[in-house]
Amino acid sequence: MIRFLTAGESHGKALVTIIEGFSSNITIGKKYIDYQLKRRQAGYGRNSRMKIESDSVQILSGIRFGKTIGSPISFLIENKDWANWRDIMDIEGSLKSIDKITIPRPGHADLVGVTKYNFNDIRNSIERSSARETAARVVAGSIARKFLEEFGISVGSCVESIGGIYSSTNILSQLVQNGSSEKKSGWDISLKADKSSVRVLDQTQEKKIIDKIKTAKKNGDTLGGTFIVMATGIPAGLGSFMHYDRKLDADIAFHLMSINAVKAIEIGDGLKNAEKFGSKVQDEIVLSKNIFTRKTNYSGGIEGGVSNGLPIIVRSAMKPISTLSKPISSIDLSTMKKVSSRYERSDFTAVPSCAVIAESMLAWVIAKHFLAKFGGDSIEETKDNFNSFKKKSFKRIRKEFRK
Ligand code: EPS
Repeated sequence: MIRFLTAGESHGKALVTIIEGFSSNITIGKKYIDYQLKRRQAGYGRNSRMKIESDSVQILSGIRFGKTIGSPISFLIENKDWANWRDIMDIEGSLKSIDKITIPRPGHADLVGVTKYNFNDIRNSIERSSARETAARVVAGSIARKFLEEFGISVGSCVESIGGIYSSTNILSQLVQNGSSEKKSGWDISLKADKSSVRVLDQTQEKKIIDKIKTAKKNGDTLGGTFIVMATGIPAGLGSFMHYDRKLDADIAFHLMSINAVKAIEIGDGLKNAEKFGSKVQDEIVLSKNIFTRKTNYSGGIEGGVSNGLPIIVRSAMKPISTLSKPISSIDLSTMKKVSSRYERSDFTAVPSCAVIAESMLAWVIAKHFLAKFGGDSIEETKDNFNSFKKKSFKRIRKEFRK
């Protein structure tokens, strides 16, 4: 079973990732990870912090001569901004020498953090709850993604809407949703989306979104949005219906919901399906070249908590970032009086970045279920197991059911 841990505060010295459980002999290098980190930093609507940071990973262990060796893999990303925060984030200094933060931002983790951990400075809540931590997740996701590539599995994303501005065309129909064949790989979609400063596939929509972000900036406000994450080349059989915590859709929802400010997850056409007759939302089964597939993909590639071999399609919603420069009301914890909320440098929107982070989390959760099914301590062993399943699973069904 693979697992990862992250450590690090937003303005601390560095972020750290430790990964454990991957097969040996996966080819991976710094360049591949740095490229994914750069994708996470892009997007119109981020603040000046992104000009300070140019995330680049240091690989500390677990990789030798460009390949994993099965031992825990550890990574470090320096926070360049730490140089400007040394006094505030000092490991040994004292709170007396700095101005502590006493006004919680509504919607952020500020007040719940103070309540839960008995902090005397809201800064302690701000630092670890910051989405800066997601850079460390992209590192973990890069290893998962590289592993999945060995099996032809590709993960991608695009932004669907920001501030309620959608494309007038059905972007999903351009992608992989309708019909049993994959029109494009997940990564093809990402490459197309990466060309847009807000990661959308429609240029008219892009212009409208940028105008809306400019309005938000001018008004000291922020915007959220929706995005689609997908995985293609998925074999049938990942996940399980045997127990609630082995279901692939449940695990995907958990991993994506854990991303900062993500508030909703939908698998396939989950919400639309709920409004229709059952006969209109089931994906009819067809047999094509000794492979079971479906006429449509309303279920988003998962039936009964198990992948059915069609693209996995997940839609997520990110709420507008809680840090607003336009004041709203809060309570000053030092006086317990009503005050205007405090501003701390933040993004106006981070939906494009959020979609890239979601790719990492989706890659991670698929790699986890893939290794649970196919096992193997080396990539070669995993490949043998995978190829044998691919070759034999249809034949086995035919044999078992033959009259
Ligand atoms: C964030 C606030 C901003 C963002 C940060 C997430 O940081 P700062 O307070 O330093 O301006 O820039 O995102 C990142 C640093 C990053 O790398 O994505 C927050 O409050 O979540």
